Amino acid sequence: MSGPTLAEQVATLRQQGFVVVRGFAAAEQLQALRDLSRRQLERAAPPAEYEADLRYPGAPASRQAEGGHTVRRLLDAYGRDPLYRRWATSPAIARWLRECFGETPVLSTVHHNCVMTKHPAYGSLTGWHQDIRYWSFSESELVSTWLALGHETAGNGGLFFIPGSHAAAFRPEQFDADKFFRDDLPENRAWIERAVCPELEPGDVVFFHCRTLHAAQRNASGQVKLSLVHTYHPEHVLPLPGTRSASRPGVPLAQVD
Ligand SMILES: O=C(O)CCC(=O)C(=O)O
Repeated sequence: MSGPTLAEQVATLRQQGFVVVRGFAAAEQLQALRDLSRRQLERAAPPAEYEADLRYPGAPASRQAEGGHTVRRLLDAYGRDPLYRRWATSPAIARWLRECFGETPVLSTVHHNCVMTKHPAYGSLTGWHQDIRYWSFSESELVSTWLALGHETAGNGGLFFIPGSHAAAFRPEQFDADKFFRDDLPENRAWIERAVCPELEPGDVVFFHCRTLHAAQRNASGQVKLSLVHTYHPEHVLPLPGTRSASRPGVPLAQVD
């Protein structure tokens, strides 16, 4: 039996703020991306962001502390290797996002654009947040792709999403000073109770809106979790001049039929 059509997948994203597309990456490409990511992680190939830099709960206190060299993100996937470039600009992603945006999708080389890791030791948890919080664009209409390079579950730090949160008009007071959605407010708790953690198989992709609230726990398994993450915007949505979002040119994805 075939799964949902592309139009149905996009409708789900619009309605709940995220959609899981099963088996999106071909087995051969997935294997190549996984092998490459493991090699790059093994030698902490720069540029990398370390858990100690972010200091989220569970992270080492500094790069000098025990576990201080735990990588959180291998940055600039697009510039790192042609394999990552081919994935981020692949015809399948271009077709999906063109259906979603109704126009040419543009890859941001500033935001996400990384291999996201989660280590069993020293890998931190991430509180509830909307990705748009630190991004600056003419409209909040960006979509990210999260490719699972291995299995992802709540137990190894898989993402939790709150359905419908992308369409909510939250007040600034519902967020803390670092723009995390406060979990101590009863009105926020009502949202958080609706959260779901879709289990991902290797090759599944989650498409999610930049206003969708999401969070992740620590990795309680024995193995590092790896995911490849990119962000795209429609071509009429522009990074605001002078902001970090405009600090590097985006990559328009060619038309594919
Ligand atoms: O893997 C995690 O802890 C969550 C990552 C995430 O949501 C982010 O970096 O925006």
